[in-house]
Amino acid sequence: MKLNLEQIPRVKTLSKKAFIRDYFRPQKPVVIESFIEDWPAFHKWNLDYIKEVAGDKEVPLYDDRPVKHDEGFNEPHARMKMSDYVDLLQSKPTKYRIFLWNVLKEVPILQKDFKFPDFGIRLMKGLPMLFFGGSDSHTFMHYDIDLANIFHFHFEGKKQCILFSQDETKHLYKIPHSLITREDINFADPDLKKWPALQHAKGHIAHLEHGNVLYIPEGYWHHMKYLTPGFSMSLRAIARKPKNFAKAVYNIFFMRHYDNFMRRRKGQDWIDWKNEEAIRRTNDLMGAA
Ligand SMILES: O=C(O)CCC(=O)C(=O)O
Ligand SMILES: [Fe+2]
Repeated sequence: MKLNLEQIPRVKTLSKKAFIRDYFRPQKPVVIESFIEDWPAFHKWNLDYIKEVAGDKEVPLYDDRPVKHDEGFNEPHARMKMSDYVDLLQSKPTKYRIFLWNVLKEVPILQKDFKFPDFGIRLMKGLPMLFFGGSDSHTFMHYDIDLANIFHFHFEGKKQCILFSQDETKHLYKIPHSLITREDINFADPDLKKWPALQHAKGHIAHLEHGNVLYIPEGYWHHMKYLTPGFSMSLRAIARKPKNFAKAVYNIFFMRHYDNFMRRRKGQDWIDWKNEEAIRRTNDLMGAA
């Protein structure tokens, strides 16, 4: 049995008005296939170009090892020169990813290659982050700490994105006091006998290619699997729904500090308890349904 995933609609282009009416207001995801063809990035950005302009930078890398108590929130697992990392991506499958790297700050020349598009909502104007991955790498299923609306632009290669709205959280084995689900669920091919609540979850799926942009509504869970080596840039707009905005404030000002505090105080027992609690809570909700 498979996850219940609906294909995300794809459009070639989209007017501001249609975007707001058909996707932003109803909070539905969409892929716009040809939206950035007038950006220099559309023609220039690929792994070879990044190696050329950012090759000598040292980058933080993450793999898919489970969270441990002695690692802080989002602490990298390795570091490498960007040129070595691009060589690695191009030579063999790797689990190493770059997650939230402020390359545009470190390599300002790249800032000329894109613009903040007018989708009819105000985008956060801070420098956007870039994400890289090799074939075989994936992010955990997570949502962002600020529950933002995300515009995810993809460059080079193919990527699979699976999304769930916040309403589906009850079926997803969410880890308490964190932004992820159980890390041992393989969302690309989940074992539904082991994780029966997932049968009730209704999600969305899309495959992105060079130049596509995926609109991810606010607070949506996302799981990205790099099918071939590539990279993406995310632009963001603040969460508007009061419930999501309140959760963002709670996460930023309370949740992450509390979690770090408990890791220091209780160590691995805290992580183990959270992992067990994820199953217990999801099973309870399933029983109550
Ligand atoms: O594509 C990735 O590697 C992660 C993207 C992501 O999590 C985000 O844009 O918030
Ligand atoms: Fe994210």
